[in-house]
Amino acid sequence: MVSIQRSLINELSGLDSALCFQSYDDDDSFPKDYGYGAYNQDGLDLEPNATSSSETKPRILLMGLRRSGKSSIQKVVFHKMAPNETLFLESTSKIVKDDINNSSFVQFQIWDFPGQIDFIEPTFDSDMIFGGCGALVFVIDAKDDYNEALTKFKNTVIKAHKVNPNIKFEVFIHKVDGISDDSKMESQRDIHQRSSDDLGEAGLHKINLSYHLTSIYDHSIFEAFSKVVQKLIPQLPTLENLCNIFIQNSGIEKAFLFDVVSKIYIATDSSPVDMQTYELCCDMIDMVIDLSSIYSSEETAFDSGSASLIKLNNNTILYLREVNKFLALVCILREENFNRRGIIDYNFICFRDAISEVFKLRLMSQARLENNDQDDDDDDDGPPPATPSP
Ligand SMILES: Nc1nc2c(ncn2[C@@H]2O[C@H](COP(=O)(O)OP(=O)(O)OP(=O)(O)O)[C@@H](O)[C@H]2O)c(=O)[nH]1
Ligand SMILES: [Mg+2]
Repeated sequence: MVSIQRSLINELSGLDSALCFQSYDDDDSFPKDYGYGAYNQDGLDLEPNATSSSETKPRILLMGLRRSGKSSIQKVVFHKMAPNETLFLESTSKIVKDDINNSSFVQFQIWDFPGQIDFIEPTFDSDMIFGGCGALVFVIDAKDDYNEALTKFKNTVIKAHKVNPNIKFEVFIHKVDGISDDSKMESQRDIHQRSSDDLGEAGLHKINLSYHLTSIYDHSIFEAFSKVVQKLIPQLPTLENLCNIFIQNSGIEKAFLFDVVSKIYIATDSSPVDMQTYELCCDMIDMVIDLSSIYSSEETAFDSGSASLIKLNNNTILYLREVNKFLALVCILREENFNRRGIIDYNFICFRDAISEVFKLRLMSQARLENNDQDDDDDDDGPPPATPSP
């Protein structure tokens, strides 16, 4: 037992030797309104909003033809809109910018574009739009004829890549609900083949391009968005490593580090993600949030000492622990391994402390960057150098 604890401590201590093991009684709890907005990261002393302006946040662009489902995706994933309410969404007429600010790790802007936008025209400021872009999500309606979408996709990639070769391109083959698995695979294969041929012809062989099958009517859209967001988190390898160390030392099969508000997972261990497991974990978060809302008037209803445990009928356990206000760890494990709950809980505290160390480092480096920027600006504003008189 001791050796398991020790190995976790040793591995984590590579991060920062100053990890201290605390009791659970600090006052973190899920946000009462479960929405986005300004917040103060309790216990971390640094407020991310104070150090990062919206201009420095990575940007995710949502592009694609009209009615392909861009606004629906943004509303369902980040604003808790029920999927069938998207039927009443109006067509987007100008670029809609949305700040996603719910934790230090999950900070970006989403720009929802009107489908009819024509970026070939000179008024479209492609340097500004693609310049600060981290990922471009191109949505293709799989239920529709997608020839036109593929042409637009090709032109978009060529233009965007020219301005900013670091953009990650993500193709969402969307609205795949009600389509058989075979046809889904066929659409994906076809779209993949044709788009890579098109881009190959344009001389773009080595671009950063991924494909996802998505629908707002199931969890696939959350899963796909999780992958998009993860690529924009520079600390991802560290977070994944922490998840790996945690599960290996605790007899756990799989663990997801969730952003509670959006239910996207910002990291998981390196074992493959099974959609059903992910769905179960999402449902557990919903249940915990619903239950804590019922008791939210009581101070002690849900705090950082709280955990939630569900026994499934196949000898498996779902175990949720809050990491901080915005993050929760949801694990799945065999019932017999839960006999060692003491170890699991102990390792969890190490995990949580390590996460807060990563947060601190990130905030510090953000602050440093901002300061440098400010210094540069000050230099620019300074008096011009004196010119020697002849
Ligand atoms: N079946 C199905 N319908 C969807 C899905 N996602 C979006 N839709 C529907 O697609 C229609 C268009 O959705 P929007 O989100 O307005 O499309 P958009 O891409 O923002 O369109 P523009 O703003 O005109 O560019 C709506 O009726 C949605 O309900 C999906 O996953 N499955
Ligand atoms: Mg729209």
